Amino acid sequence: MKVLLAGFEPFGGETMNPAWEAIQRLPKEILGAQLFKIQIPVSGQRALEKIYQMMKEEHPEIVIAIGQAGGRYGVTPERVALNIDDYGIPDNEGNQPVDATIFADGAPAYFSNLPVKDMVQAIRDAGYPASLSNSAGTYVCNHVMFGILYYLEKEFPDTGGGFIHVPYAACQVVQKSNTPSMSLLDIASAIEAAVRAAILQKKKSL
Ligand code: PCA
Repeated sequence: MKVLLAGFEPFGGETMNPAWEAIQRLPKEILGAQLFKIQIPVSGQRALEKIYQMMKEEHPEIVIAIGQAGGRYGVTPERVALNIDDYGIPDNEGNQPVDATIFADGAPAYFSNLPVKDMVQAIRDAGYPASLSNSAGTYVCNHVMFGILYYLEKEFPDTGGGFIHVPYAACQVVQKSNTPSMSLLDIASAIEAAVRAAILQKKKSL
């Protein structure tokens, strides 16, 4: 089995993105499934192109993109992606779409087809804070999650896909007051637990 993990580069004035940093700290394999790790730009279109390319080349059974959601208290698998771009700040290429449809022939929204509640439970069982999120926002992360689920519906119906948001890493909040964070190693372990839950469910369905 192949699992594609895509983590974002830094954005919004940060010098690192805990999503990509954590992905790099994961092993090469989980439960015998091979992990493919790619860094993606904070540009909806370019990030999706990179993921779509990997999906066509490697045909992973599971695709999970991971991004930073500064201000969140735990690791949050996302339930749903909306067919809308409404960026509060420009992306890393300077684009800032407002009220823009992502794919005209896409659904208004797609639900993740990963076992999001099992993933939350698996993260908690591993000893880390987690909760199910019902909004991936309307910025680049939502765009990428929506795009993954759009491609799954159109071309890869047997593939599992979804998104996980992670909090700031501890080192990012040293100069920020009263801001929640987790250590990078803990974020990595939490992601590993979530990926494990997704693999277990996929194995049952094969
Ligand atoms: N988080 C942003 C985009 C990149 C990232 O890591 C978001 O939540 O949309």
